[in-house]
Amino acid sequence: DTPQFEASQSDICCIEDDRTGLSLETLVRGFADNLFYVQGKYPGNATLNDYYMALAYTVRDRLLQRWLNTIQSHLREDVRVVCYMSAEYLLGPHLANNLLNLGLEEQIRRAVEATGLSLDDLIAQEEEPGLGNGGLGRLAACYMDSLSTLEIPAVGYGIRYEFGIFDQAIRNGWQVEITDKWLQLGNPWEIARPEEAVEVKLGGYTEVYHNSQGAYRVHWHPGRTIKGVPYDTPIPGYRVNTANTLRLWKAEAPQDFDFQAFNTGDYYGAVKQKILSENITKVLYPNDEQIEGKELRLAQQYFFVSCSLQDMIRMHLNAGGSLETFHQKYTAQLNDTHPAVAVAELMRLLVDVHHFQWDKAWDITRKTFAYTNHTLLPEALEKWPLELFGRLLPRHLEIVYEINNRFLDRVRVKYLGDEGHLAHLSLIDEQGERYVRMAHLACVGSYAINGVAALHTELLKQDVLHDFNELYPGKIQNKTNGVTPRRWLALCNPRLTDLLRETIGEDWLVHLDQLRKLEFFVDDAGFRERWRGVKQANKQALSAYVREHLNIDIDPNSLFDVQIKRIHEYKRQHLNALHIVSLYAQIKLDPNADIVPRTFVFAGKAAPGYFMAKRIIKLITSIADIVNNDPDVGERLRVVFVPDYNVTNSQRLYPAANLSEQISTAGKEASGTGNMKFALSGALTIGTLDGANVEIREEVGAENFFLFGLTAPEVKQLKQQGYRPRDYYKSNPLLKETIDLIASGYFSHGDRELFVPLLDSLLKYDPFLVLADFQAYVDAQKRVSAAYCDTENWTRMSILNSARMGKFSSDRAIREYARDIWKVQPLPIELEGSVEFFE
Ligand code: 73E
Ligand code: PLP
Repeated sequence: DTPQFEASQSDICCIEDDRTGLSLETLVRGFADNLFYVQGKYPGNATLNDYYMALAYTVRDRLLQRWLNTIQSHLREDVRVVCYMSAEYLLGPHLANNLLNLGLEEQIRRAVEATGLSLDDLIAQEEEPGLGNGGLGRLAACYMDSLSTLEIPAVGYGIRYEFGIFDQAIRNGWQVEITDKWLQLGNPWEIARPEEAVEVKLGGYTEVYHNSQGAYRVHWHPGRTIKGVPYDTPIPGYRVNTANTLRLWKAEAPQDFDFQAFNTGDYYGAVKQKILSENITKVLYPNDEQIEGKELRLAQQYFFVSCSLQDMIRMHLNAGGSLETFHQKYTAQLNDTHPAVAVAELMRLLVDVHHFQWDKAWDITRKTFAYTNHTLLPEALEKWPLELFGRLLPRHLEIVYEINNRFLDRVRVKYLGDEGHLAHLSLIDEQGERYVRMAHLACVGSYAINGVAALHTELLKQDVLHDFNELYPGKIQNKTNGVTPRRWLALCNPRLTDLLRETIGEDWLVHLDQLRKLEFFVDDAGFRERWRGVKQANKQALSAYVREHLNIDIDPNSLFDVQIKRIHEYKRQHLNALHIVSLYAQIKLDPNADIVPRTFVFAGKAAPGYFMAKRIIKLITSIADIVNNDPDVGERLRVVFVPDYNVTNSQRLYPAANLSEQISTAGKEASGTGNMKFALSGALTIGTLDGANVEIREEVGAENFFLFGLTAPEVKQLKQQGYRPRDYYKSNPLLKETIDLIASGYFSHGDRELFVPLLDSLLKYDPFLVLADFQAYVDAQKRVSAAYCDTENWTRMSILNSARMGKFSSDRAIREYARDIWKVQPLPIELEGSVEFFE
């Protein structure tokens, strides 16, 4: 069926601009224009992607005036601007989100339908920009949404990876990684700004000289130069005119490359160099909470940080500002230590390029940066071997040394003769191979430090940053994470959104606290019925998806027990797996066992080099193969591993869950944000006292949360006294039976080797105390099953979970950052009369 572009002529009342008008006719004409003039296609030969692109341009056209006005107003009003610096942005698809935030969904749906196409098909066509690994990158995306919605002047700076996080396929039960070619069919949301490109230098050596006034200066003779080209994407706020910019940098060969090739006659050599330059932003490192000390990774970090700081300095100078006031105009939030080399880079720019005195430069630098820590895991704390750091960034290593010398001088004064304190605080780790500690650089070079949940911040103060907390009392503060209710409720759960609109209106979209009004309805049986209806419909939709894509029949009436997140030992997907095996063993022992029917849903990617995580996936898929096909099990248990967990796929999983698995070892998950998304859609949590679970439980009430497991202090204590996992195995018959069944080869076609690495690790070391928490977890799951049988009460608890999620809006989090850290004010953007061409 060829789509029809002739819309009815019924309601033309005035002549609208083709690119901004909102009447049905204008939208249809704009859509057709973009198909023809931008995609270069007729309806007859257009692909679904051509239509998607044409529609995306039609929406972008209607967003541009807001975007450009935002930029112009920020310049004109000379406001203070937040620069969010993050190596990752896990944005998710733009189209549906932009329609929601701009309030265009209805009109656009009608326009698309008038052509005979389906809006949902076009929305599904978009490849999501997966420029992040997980929670940290997704948090940056939620914060960009809130910054715009709150009309706070902001720029997001990051890296335009050509290949984002890999696509995951499951073959023969194992994860297979497929490169993510998200740019292959074009990206209609970005605009390249080659005229604002900057140069970044790497390698080489430094040389001391004295300038004409005899002042000591350092000249950096770089080994190579790379060009950074900015690609800008508008981030529109919800129903406001603000659209802030996400500016992502792409690495290219510098302009003079062609000349060099011409002069030396080494054309092929020059092209090779060009390719090497572009390598820097080729691919996202796919490790979540596990650092890979690769030179290219440091090059990526330095590259985007240098581009961004040069960009900020240029804008400030262009606007007539002096660098003396740089920190008044800009504040830069470091999203973990990935951009922490910015501290040394701003010092270099101020001292070497703009000839500031060290002390003055240091004062500006320290007043510019604020640092968010996201993890307590030792393997995720970034440190760079001195040799590598110095080879890539010789001048920055000198600057780090100088910062450290001056810093340690101050520390010495405070802790007279206490070498232990000095070694703990130093920016250089001197035990064994020497390293630059990026967290220390970030702490010393910033005016504020924050953790991402109350417990995490406390543990930071006690543990990882204990000495800094003593040295700088009050500098470490808490900013509990939040998620945007636009994407994570309105967009991903339209059925619940409709019910909420009817019941409590739509204020909650910008004031999530308003969900509290739902509490008035918990005792209304009719409302509870409708609440269940929504959940049931979401579960049916997921069941249909699983049927179609994985060929597994799941029962929408069973309890949907969902654990979706990166696969990591500390997140303990294997604890969940052990519970499933224990239920299965029970059925095999007593085929009539009275078990509340459950569907266990898993999803998540493993870092490609993370051996254990990949085995955990294989364990889950192997259990699924046996359990799903055993006639003894009947309808009681199903296990589903949904491949390729990303933002798009997560949006159909959160809304369908009854039970949210947040079972990390206490003290290991800094916050979690998936936990918030589940509860927002009415799932109950089974969880440990870890990260934001603690605060979620506080908000929803202990009676509406399934708590289990050791607490963080208990974990610490047990480890200190010498944890012996095998004792738990020996003394707990259910645990023994469960582990023995896996070890016997039952789930691996008789192969007793397959899971040895996993089981050995559990029995010998069990670094994340899976066996210690097993029984408590099984018991909590029994409470879950019992509670689920009391349908009315379960519904009450479900409603109360959503109703009490107000605190976990990213709007609340961003308001706190703005008030306590950044000291920035909103600036409402006017739309009228500000675009004037060719006066
Ligand atoms: O608990 C989550 C937290 O919710 C934490 O593990 C995650 O950040 C989320 C947002 O605050 C996180 N990711 C990383 N560190 N913490 C990380 C580390 C290295 C590379 C990529 C991601
Ligand atoms: N990955 C994606 C795609 C997400 O949507 C989320 C949710 O916040 C995460 C990772 C983080 O999940 P969790 O907080 O459960 O680790």
